[in-house]
Amino acid sequence: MRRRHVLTLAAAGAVAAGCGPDKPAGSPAGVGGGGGNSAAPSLGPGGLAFPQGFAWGASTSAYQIEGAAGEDGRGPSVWDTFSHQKGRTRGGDTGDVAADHYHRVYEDLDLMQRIGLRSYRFSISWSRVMPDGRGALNAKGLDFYHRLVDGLLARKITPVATLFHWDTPQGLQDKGGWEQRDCAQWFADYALQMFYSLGDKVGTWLTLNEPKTVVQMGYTAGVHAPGKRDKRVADVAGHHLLLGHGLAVRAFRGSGKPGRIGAALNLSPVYPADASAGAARQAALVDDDENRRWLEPVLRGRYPDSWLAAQPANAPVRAAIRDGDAATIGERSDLLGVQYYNPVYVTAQGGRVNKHPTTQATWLEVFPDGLFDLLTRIGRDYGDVALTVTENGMPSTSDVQDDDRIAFLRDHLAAAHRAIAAGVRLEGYHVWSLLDNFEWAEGYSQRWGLIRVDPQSKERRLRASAEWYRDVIARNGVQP
Ligand code: IFM
Repeated sequence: MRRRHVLTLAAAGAVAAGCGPDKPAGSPAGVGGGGGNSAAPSLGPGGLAFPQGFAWGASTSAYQIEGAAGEDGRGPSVWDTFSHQKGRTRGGDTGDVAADHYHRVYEDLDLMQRIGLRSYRFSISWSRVMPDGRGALNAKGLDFYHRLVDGLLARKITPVATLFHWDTPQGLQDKGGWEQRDCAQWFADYALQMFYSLGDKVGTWLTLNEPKTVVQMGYTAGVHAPGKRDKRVADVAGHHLLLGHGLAVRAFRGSGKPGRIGAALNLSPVYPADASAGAARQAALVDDDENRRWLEPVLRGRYPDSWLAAQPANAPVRAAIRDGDAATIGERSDLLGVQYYNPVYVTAQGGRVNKHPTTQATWLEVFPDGLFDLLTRIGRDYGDVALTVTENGMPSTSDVQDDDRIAFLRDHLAAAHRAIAAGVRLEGYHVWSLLDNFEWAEGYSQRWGLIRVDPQSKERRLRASAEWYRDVIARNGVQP
C-alpha cells in the first residue's frame, strides 16, 4: 500500500457565492445560489477530516434526468425504445421527461452550488450529440453540454463527463450494437469528437459506466435495454464494451487534450458465506465475474487466466477476444471510478445470500465496511491507482426527511476515510444521485436524490440529506 495521507482540514467557505453569470433572462429564479456556506461549521471532536481538495460530488446520467427526448435533433437510444415497449418498466415509465433537467439546467446548477459541490459527474447522451451514433454532430445537442459545463465552471464545480451511461444510439443498435466489434470503434470515434468539442473545458473523462450492468441486466437477464437474454452474446458485448474503453482512451491521448481519463466500474467485494472450502472456491469464481474480469483488463491489460479458463470451449467470447485486444483495453488509465453499493456472499453451492439489511432496492445490501474492503483491495492488487468513488447512495422511502440516507452516506464516508488513512489514493466521492431520476426498469418508484423532484410539477426541494451533505462539504469532513 502507498504512503499514508496527511489528513488536514480544508479551508472553510471555499464555495463561490452568487449565481453564475450564465442565467438567461426568464430562467427559473435562483434557489439559494449563494453558496450557503458563508459560516462554514467546523469539525467537532471525533470528526473525520478528509484531505485538502477532496472532490465532494454528486452523479447523474443523461437518460435518467434530461428528458427532452425528442427535442433539438436528439436521436433515440436503446432506452427510448426499450422503455416504450409494453411491460419493460414499472408502470410503463419512460425517460421522455425524467427530471426535465434539459430545461432546468440553470436551476440545477444553482442547487449544486447551494449544496457546495466541488465536482459534478454527468453523462453525455451519445444520440443527443450524434443522433445516429455516427457521422455529423448535432450542434444544438452539443450546445446543451456547453451550457452545462460553462455553468459548472462558473460556479467552480469540476465537470466529470461520462461518455457512455447505457444509452446506445438506436441507430447503432440496429446495426448490431455492442454485439458487433465495430461498435467499439464507433464509440471511440464519438469519444474523440467529444474530446475535441469539450476537451478544453472538461478535465476528467470517464469512458464507460458499469459495463457489468449492461452485460448482466441488458444482455443476460434482459431486464434492461436492449432486453437480450443470452449469456454467450452478453460476454461478447462485454468484451466489445471494454475494447471501446481502450480505443477511447487511446483516442484521448491522440487528441492532445489535457486532462485525465478512466472507466467507472461497479465492483462488489465478494465473501464466502461460511468458512467451508467450497464457499471459498465459489467466492473466487464469483469474484472473477464481479470484479477481476473488469479490473484486470483495464488496469493490467489482460483477462484473468481463471476467468478465461472458466469460459466454455465453444463460448463466442473466446473468438471475440483477438490478439492485441487486451493490451488495447489496458491502455494506460489515469484514474478509476469506483461504484460501490453492495457486497456479495457466496455459498458452497455457488448461491448468493444476504447477511445485512437491504433497502427499497432489494439488491442493495447495506454494508459500509465493504467500501473499505473494496478500496483497500484495489490499492493492494493494482497499486497506486488514483481512485474516486463515482457512485454510492441508496433510495429512501422518506419524502424529505431522509435520515436513512444520511446514516448510509455517513457510514460509507467513514469507511472511505479509513481507507484513505490506510493509504488508498482516494481523491473524491460522488453521491448517487443529485436528483430523483428514472431508475431504469424501476421507473420513478425509487427516489435516489439528494434533491427531491416532484413527480408531476418537477419542482425541486433539497432533502435533509442535501443539507447534511452541504455541511460535510463545508467542514471537509464527517461528524460521526
Ligand atoms: O441508477 C443507477 C445508475 O444508473 C448506475 N448505478 C446504479 C444506480 C442505482 O441503481
